[in-house]
Amino acid sequence: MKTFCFLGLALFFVAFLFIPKISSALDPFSDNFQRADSATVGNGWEEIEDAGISASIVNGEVLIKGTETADWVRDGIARNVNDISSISFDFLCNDQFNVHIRIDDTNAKGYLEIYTWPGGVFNHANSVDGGWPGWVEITGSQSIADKYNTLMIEKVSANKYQLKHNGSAIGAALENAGISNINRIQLSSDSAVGTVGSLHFDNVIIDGGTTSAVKPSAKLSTVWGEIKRL
Ligand SMILES: [Ca+2]
Ligand SMILES: [Ca+2]
Repeated sequence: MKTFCFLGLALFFVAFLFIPKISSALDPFSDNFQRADSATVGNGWEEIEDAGISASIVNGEVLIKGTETADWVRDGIARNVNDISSISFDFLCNDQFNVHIRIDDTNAKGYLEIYTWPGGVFNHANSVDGGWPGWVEITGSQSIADKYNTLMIEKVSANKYQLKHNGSAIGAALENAGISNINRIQLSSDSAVGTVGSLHFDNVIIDGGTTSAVKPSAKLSTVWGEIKRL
C-alpha cells in the first residue's frame, strides 16, 4: 500500500512538474531581442542563412543583412509554434531587402505568406496544399519605408486569417482550408542574386505574449536605421 501511495505521489509530482512546461514552452511567446549583439539570434529561433546573408542580433533587434547569392530564396528566422491564433511583429524595411512573414500548418500543408518591399503594397500568397499560388496584391494597402511598421496576422475563425497593418485591418479576412493549426512561423527576406541590403525585425508577439516592446512610433526611424548600418 505504501508503495502504491509513493508511486501515486511521485506520478503526481512528475505530472505537476512537466505538464505546465510542455504546454507553455511554445506560446504565448514574445521576443523583444533586447540582448547583447550576437551572430546568433538565440531564444529558440532557427536561422535561415544562405551564403552571403546573415541573421544576427544588432542593437536589440534582428538584422538580416548581406549580399544575395541566389535568386529568391528566403533568408531570416523561423520557429515552431503550437496552434497559435495571432502573431505580430515590427519591421523596418528601407534598404533594398523586402520583408516576408509566412505561417504554416505543416500537417494540413497550407500556408499563408505576406510580403512587401520598402514602401510597397502588401501581397499575399495563400496556399491550401503547399503549392505555389502566386502573389495577390492587397488593394489599398501600403507599407511605410523608413519607419517601423507593425504587421499582425490574426485567426478570426477556424480557417480565416485577418491581416492588420499598424493596427488597422488590410483586405478581407483570408480563408485557407489548409491552415487550421498554425505550427510554424517564418520571418524572412528574398531578392534577386547580387542584391545588397538589410532588414530589421523586432518585437515578435505570439498569442499576446508579454514583452517590453518599444512602440514603433516611439522609435527613431531613418536616423536609427542609418546608425545601425555603421
Ligand atoms: Ca528590441
Ligand atoms: Ca546568425
